Amino acid sequence: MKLYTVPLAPNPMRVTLYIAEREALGCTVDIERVIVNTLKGRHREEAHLARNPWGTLPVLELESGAFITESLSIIEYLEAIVAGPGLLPEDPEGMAVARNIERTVEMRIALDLGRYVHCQKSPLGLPQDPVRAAELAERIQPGFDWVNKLLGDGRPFLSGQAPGLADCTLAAFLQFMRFTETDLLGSRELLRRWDKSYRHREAVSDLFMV
Ligand SMILES: N[C@@H](CCC(=O)N[C@@H](CS)C(=O)NCC(=O)O)C(=O)O
Repeated sequence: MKLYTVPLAPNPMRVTLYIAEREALGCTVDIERVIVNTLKGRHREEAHLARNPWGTLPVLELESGAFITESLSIIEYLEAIVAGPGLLPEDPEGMAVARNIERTVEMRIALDLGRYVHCQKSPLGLPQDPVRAAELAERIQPGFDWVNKLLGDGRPFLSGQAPGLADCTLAAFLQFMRFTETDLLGSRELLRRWDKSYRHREAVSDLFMV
Protein backbone atom coordinates (compact mmCIF):
# COMPACT_ATOMS: atom_id res chain seq x y z
CA MET A 1 0.00 0.00 0.00
CA LYS A 2 1.13 3.55 -0.72
CA LEU A 3 -0.11 6.60 1.14
CA TYR A 4 0.16 9.84 -0.84
CA THR A 5 0.32 12.54 1.75
CA VAL A 6 1.73 15.90 2.78
CA PRO A 7 3.00 16.84 6.24
CA LEU A 8 0.84 19.00 8.52
CA ALA A 9 -2.20 19.40 6.21
CA PRO A 10 -5.20 18.39 8.32
CA ASN A 11 -6.79 15.53 6.37
CA PRO A 12 -3.46 13.77 5.74
CA MET A 13 -2.62 14.51 9.40
CA ARG A 14 -5.68 12.70 10.73
CA VAL A 15 -4.60 9.56 8.85
CA THR A 16 -1.03 10.01 10.14
CA LEU A 17 -2.34 10.30 13.70
CA TYR A 18 -4.54 7.26 13.23
CA ILE A 19 -1.55 5.20 12.03
CA ALA A 20 0.59 6.44 14.94
CA GLU A 21 -2.17 5.45 17.38
CA ARG A 22 -2.41 1.95 15.89
CA GLU A 23 1.38 1.57 16.02
CA ALA A 24 1.37 2.69 19.64
CA LEU A 25 -1.03 -0.20 20.28
CA GLY A 26 1.54 -2.59 18.82
CA CYS A 27 0.06 -2.94 15.33
CA THR A 28 2.22 -3.07 12.21
CA VAL A 29 0.92 -0.70 9.55
CA ASP A 30 2.85 -1.56 6.42
CA ILE A 31 2.52 1.53 4.24
CA GLU A 32 4.97 3.32 1.97
CA ARG A 33 4.53 7.10 2.25
CA VAL A 34 4.90 9.30 -0.80
CA ILE A 35 4.95 13.08 -0.29
CA VAL A 36 3.00 15.15 -2.81
CA ASN A 37 4.21 18.72 -2.40
CA THR A 38 1.08 20.90 -2.36
CA LEU A 39 3.15 24.09 -1.92
CA LYS A 40 4.64 23.37 -5.36
CA GLY A 41 1.20 22.47 -6.76
CA ARG A 42 2.12 18.81 -7.36
CA HIS A 43 -1.38 17.73 -6.30
CA ARG A 44 -2.77 19.54 -9.36
CA GLU A 45 -0.46 17.70 -11.77
CA GLU A 46 -1.56 14.85 -14.03
CA ALA A 47 0.22 12.16 -12.02
CA HIS A 48 -1.81 12.96 -8.90
CA LEU A 49 -5.06 13.69 -10.75
CA ALA A 50 -4.81 10.17 -12.16
CA ARG A 51 -4.94 8.91 -8.56
CA ASN A 52 -7.60 11.33 -7.44
CA PRO A 53 -9.56 13.54 -9.87
CA TRP A 54 -10.31 15.92 -6.97
CA GLY A 55 -6.60 16.59 -6.56
CA THR A 56 -6.73 16.28 -2.79
CA LEU A 57 -4.67 14.42 -0.22
CA PRO A 58 -4.47 11.93 1.34
CA VAL A 59 -4.85 9.09 -1.15
CA LEU A 60 -4.26 5.43 -0.34
CA GLU A 61 -3.24 3.16 -3.22
CA LEU A 62 -4.13 -0.45 -2.58
CA GLU A 63 -2.27 -3.50 -3.87
CA SER A 64 -5.17 -4.06 -6.29
CA GLY A 65 -4.47 -0.67 -7.86
CA ALA A 66 -7.61 0.91 -6.37
CA PHE A 67 -7.34 4.41 -4.91
CA ILE A 68 -9.12 5.50 -1.72
CA THR A 69 -9.41 9.29 -1.75
CA GLU A 70 -11.29 10.18 1.46
CA SER A 71 -9.36 10.30 4.74
CA LEU A 72 -12.10 8.66 6.78
CA SER A 73 -12.47 5.86 4.22
CA ILE A 74 -8.71 5.30 4.41
CA ILE A 75 -8.90 5.09 8.19
CA GLU A 76 -11.86 2.72 8.08
CA TYR A 77 -10.05 0.52 5.56
CA LEU A 78 -6.97 0.35 7.80
CA GLU A 79 -9.20 -0.31 10.81
CA ALA A 80 -10.59 -3.32 8.91
CA ILE A 81 -7.40 -4.81 7.49
CA VAL A 82 -4.59 -4.06 9.97
CA ALA A 83 -4.39 -6.86 12.52
CA GLY A 84 -4.43 -6.07 16.24
CA PRO A 85 -6.30 -3.66 18.47
CA GLY A 86 -8.17 -0.93 16.62
CA LEU A 87 -9.41 2.52 17.58
CA LEU A 88 -13.13 1.83 17.20
CA PRO A 89 -15.03 -0.05 19.91
CA GLU A 90 -16.17 -3.49 18.78
CA ASP A 91 -19.67 -3.44 20.25
CA PRO A 92 -22.23 -1.93 17.85
CA GLU A 93 -23.44 0.77 20.23
CA GLY A 94 -19.94 1.86 21.24
CA MET A 95 -18.92 1.90 17.58
CA ALA A 96 -21.94 3.95 16.53
CA VAL A 97 -21.40 6.45 19.34
CA ALA A 98 -17.68 6.82 18.51
CA ARG A 99 -18.44 7.27 14.81
CA ASN A 100 -21.16 9.77 15.69
CA ILE A 101 -18.70 11.85 17.70
CA GLU A 102 -16.16 11.77 14.89
CA ARG A 103 -18.74 12.74 12.26
CA THR A 104 -20.00 15.60 14.46
CA VAL A 105 -16.46 16.91 14.94
CA GLU A 106 -15.88 16.83 11.20
CA MET A 107 -19.22 18.34 10.14
CA ARG A 108 -19.58 20.93 12.92
CA ILE A 109 -15.94 21.97 13.38
CA ALA A 110 -13.35 20.60 10.98
CA LEU A 111 -14.91 21.57 7.65
CA ASP A 112 -15.38 25.22 8.62
CA LEU A 113 -12.10 25.35 10.52
CA GLY A 114 -10.22 24.26 7.38
CA ARG A 115 -12.00 26.98 5.37
CA TYR A 116 -11.28 29.49 8.16
CA VAL A 117 -7.54 28.80 7.97
CA HIS A 118 -7.51 29.33 4.22
CA CYS A 119 -9.40 32.66 4.59
CA GLN A 120 -7.17 33.80 7.45
CA LYS A 121 -3.67 32.72 6.39
CA SER A 122 -3.69 30.02 3.73
CA PRO A 123 -0.63 27.74 3.62
CA LEU A 124 -1.53 27.26 -0.06
CA GLY A 125 -1.38 31.03 -0.63
CA LEU A 126 -5.14 31.48 -1.24
CA PRO A 127 -6.35 35.10 -0.98
CA GLN A 128 -7.22 36.35 2.51
CA ASP A 129 -10.88 37.02 3.27
CA PRO A 130 -11.24 38.46 6.79
CA VAL A 131 -15.04 38.86 6.56
CA ARG A 132 -15.59 35.22 5.66
CA ALA A 133 -12.98 34.17 8.25
CA ALA A 134 -14.99 35.96 10.96
CA GLU A 135 -18.24 34.30 9.80
CA LEU A 136 -16.62 30.87 9.83
CA ALA A 137 -15.06 31.45 13.25
CA GLU A 138 -18.54 32.25 14.56
CA ARG A 139 -20.07 29.16 12.97
CA ILE A 140 -17.55 26.86 14.67
CA GLN A 141 -18.34 28.06 18.20
CA PRO A 142 -21.33 25.72 18.86
CA GLY A 143 -19.16 22.77 17.79
CA PHE A 144 -16.49 23.73 20.32
CA ASP A 145 -19.18 24.16 22.98
CA TRP A 146 -20.46 20.68 22.19
CA VAL A 147 -17.01 19.11 22.56
CA ASN A 148 -16.35 21.00 25.79
CA LYS A 149 -19.63 19.67 27.20
CA LEU A 150 -18.84 16.14 26.04
CA LEU A 151 -15.63 16.26 28.06
CA GLY A 152 -17.61 17.31 31.13
CA ASP A 153 -17.97 13.72 32.38
CA GLY A 154 -14.21 13.50 32.89
CA ARG A 155 -13.40 11.32 29.87
CA PRO A 156 -9.77 11.76 28.77
CA PHE A 157 -10.52 11.26 25.05
CA LEU A 158 -13.42 12.43 22.91
CA SER A 159 -15.10 9.06 22.66
CA GLY A 160 -14.13 7.71 26.06
CA GLN A 161 -11.22 6.16 27.86
CA ALA A 162 -8.98 5.50 24.84
CA PRO A 163 -7.89 7.52 21.81
CA GLY A 164 -10.33 7.27 18.91
CA LEU A 165 -11.06 8.57 15.45
CA ALA A 166 -12.58 11.81 16.74
CA ASP A 167 -9.36 12.68 18.59
CA CYS A 168 -7.38 12.23 15.37
CA THR A 169 -9.77 14.48 13.44
CA LEU A 170 -10.01 17.29 15.98
CA ALA A 171 -6.30 17.32 16.86
CA ALA A 172 -5.34 17.46 13.16
CA PHE A 173 -7.60 20.45 12.54
CA LEU A 174 -6.58 22.32 15.71
CA GLN A 175 -3.01 22.01 14.57
CA PHE A 176 -4.04 23.51 11.23
CA MET A 177 -5.70 26.38 13.13
CA ARG A 178 -2.36 27.13 14.79
CA PHE A 179 -0.87 28.05 11.39
CA THR A 180 -2.96 31.20 11.59
CA GLU A 181 -1.60 32.14 15.02
CA THR A 182 -5.20 32.66 16.10
CA ASP A 183 -6.98 30.70 18.79
CA LEU A 184 -10.71 30.05 18.53
CA LEU A 185 -11.02 27.84 21.62
CA GLY A 186 -12.10 30.68 23.91
CA SER A 187 -12.46 29.97 27.61
CA ARG A 188 -13.42 26.30 27.20
CA GLU A 189 -11.11 24.81 29.78
CA LEU A 190 -11.95 21.15 29.20
CA LEU A 191 -11.37 21.47 25.47
CA ARG A 192 -8.07 23.25 26.09
CA ARG A 193 -6.98 20.55 28.52
CA TRP A 194 -7.88 17.79 26.05
CA ASP A 195 -6.05 19.60 23.22
CA LYS A 196 -2.87 19.88 25.26
CA SER A 197 -2.90 16.41 26.76
CA TYR A 198 -3.80 14.69 23.47
CA ARG A 199 -0.95 16.17 21.45
CA HIS A 200 1.63 15.82 24.21
CA ARG A 201 1.19 12.05 24.45
CA GLU A 202 4.27 10.03 23.49
CA ALA A 203 2.40 8.18 20.71
CA VAL A 204 1.84 11.35 18.70
CA SER A 205 3.81 14.27 20.16
CA ASP A 206 6.53 14.24 17.47
CA LEU A 207 3.86 14.74 14.80
CA PHE A 208 2.79 18.15 16.11
CA MET A 209 4.51 21.49 15.55
CA VAL A 210 4.05 22.43 19.24
N1 LIG B 1 -12.78 15.06 2.20
C1 LIG B 1 -11.37 14.90 1.90
C2 LIG B 1 -10.73 16.27 1.89
C3 LIG B 1 -9.29 16.22 1.43
C4 LIG B 1 -8.68 17.60 1.35
O1 LIG B 1 -9.37 18.62 1.17
N2 LIG B 1 -7.34 17.64 1.48
C5 LIG B 1 -6.63 18.90 1.42
C6 LIG B 1 -5.46 18.85 2.40
S1 LIG B 1 -6.06 18.85 4.03
C7 LIG B 1 -6.09 19.12 0.04
O2 LIG B 1 -5.59 18.21 -0.58
N3 LIG B 1 -6.17 20.37 -0.43
C8 LIG B 1 -5.61 20.77 -1.68
C9 LIG B 1 -6.64 21.32 -2.62
O3 LIG B 1 -7.85 21.17 -2.38
O4 LIG B 1 -6.20 21.89 -3.62
C10 LIG B 1 -10.74 13.97 2.93
O5 LIG B 1 -11.29 13.84 4.03
O6 LIG B 1 -9.71 13.35 2.64
